[in-house]
Amino acid sequence: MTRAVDRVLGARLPDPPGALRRGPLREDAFPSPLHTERRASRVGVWLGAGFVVCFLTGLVSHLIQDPPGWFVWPAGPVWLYRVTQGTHVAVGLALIPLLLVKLWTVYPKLFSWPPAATPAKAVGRISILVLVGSSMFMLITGLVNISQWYPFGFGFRSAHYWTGWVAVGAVLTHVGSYAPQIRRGLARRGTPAAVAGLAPEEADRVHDETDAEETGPVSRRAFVAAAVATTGAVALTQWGQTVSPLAQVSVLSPRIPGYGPQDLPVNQTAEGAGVTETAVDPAYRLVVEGPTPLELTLADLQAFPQYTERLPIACVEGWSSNADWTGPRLRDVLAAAGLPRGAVVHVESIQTGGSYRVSTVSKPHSASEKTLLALRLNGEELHVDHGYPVRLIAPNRPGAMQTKWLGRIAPGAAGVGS
Ligand SMILES: Nc1nc2c(c(=O)[nH]1)N[C@H]1C(S)=C(S)[C@@H](COP(=O)(O)O)O[C@H]1N2
Ligand SMILES: [Mo]
Repeated sequence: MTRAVDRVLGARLPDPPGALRRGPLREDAFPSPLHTERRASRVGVWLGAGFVVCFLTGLVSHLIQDPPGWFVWPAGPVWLYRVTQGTHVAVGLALIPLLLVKLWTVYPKLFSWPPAATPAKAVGRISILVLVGSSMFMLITGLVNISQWYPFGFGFRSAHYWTGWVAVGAVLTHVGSYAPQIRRGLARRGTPAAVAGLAPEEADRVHDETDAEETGPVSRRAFVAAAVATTGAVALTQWGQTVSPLAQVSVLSPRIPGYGPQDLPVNQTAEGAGVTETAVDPAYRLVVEGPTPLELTLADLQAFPQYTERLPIACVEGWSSNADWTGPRLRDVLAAAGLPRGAVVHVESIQTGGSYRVSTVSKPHSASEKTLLALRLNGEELHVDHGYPVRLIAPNRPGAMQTKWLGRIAPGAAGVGS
């Protein structure tokens, strides 16, 4: 069976007519000596490492927002999500120039002649379409999302998540099917490993290739320096969204820490959420369902013991900023409604629509002494854009789950409402 498959895949395809060899299909159409296995493999290692980092941090973010039963995300350290998600976005952005560099090093292969010598090679080339397509999709949807532009008809998160699996599968397939080239590309030049297993003329080519790299119109050094500089600059300017000293150079960040009402950026304004009137209505009450149902006025909430915690808002879009939050502990309010410590609750906004109008708080966050129903921010009454009269703020939690303009808290099942 396998032998039959091998025979079919390995069969030589007929050569296409030579008359088609025009433009980029000509021999020597790509004179730069930088289109080599070495360049492609070395850029590929960085690209692969970046993809792994993005995949793992993305997986974590997805699990937190849609937790299966076995998954528990800790309430501390309070900055952990800030770091994982900031890394996800910064590395993802840095992969954009890196992917372009990689595509540049290998694109002459698109025009290699004949297009495929065997069916196996044809399959390999088609699988590259999946790889390039899914990587581009990941990077572009991510970039567009952090730029707060939501032009797609599909849900960003599920599309980005599922394509992530496709991309990782494609990367693994690619690494597997190009293992010999990668091994050669990464071996030190001229060493036996670099030419091991090669036919003599191939070995000569590898030697030539590595020697040629020193010359050419753009030197290898200039090429690597340019790639490192662009990639680094993109990461650095993105990190300004989180690391305030870098904010000065943060030309690519849509958010600047410390910029916004009460020195904190806003992701959705009261006006955007359609709550400008309901949020300041004197008839406002926070309803808490439970064995002892409560209807709390702002004054009632202020009558609970007040605590101040320094906690970040860490948006999934990569920006984050620390702030001092003051208000009653969620667990005290739940206890007043007769709910047990660590109960699972849905926290609902008075906002009538929108993806973030409700979130689920479960253990350990619902039991944490740091989880507050915040009434004050950086020493002042909460600004209406930050969730006046009351918002949720919990440690080590995605910004999207720090619900603003709370209207109702009700016990519920875990895993709903992200
Ligand atoms: N009701 C409601 N709460 C919300 C949102 C929203 O759109 N509606 N946006 C969330 C998102 S995505 C983030 S990052 C944080 C940002 O909080 P801030 O605007 O006070 O900085 O609020 C969260 N809470
Ligand atoms: Mo967010």
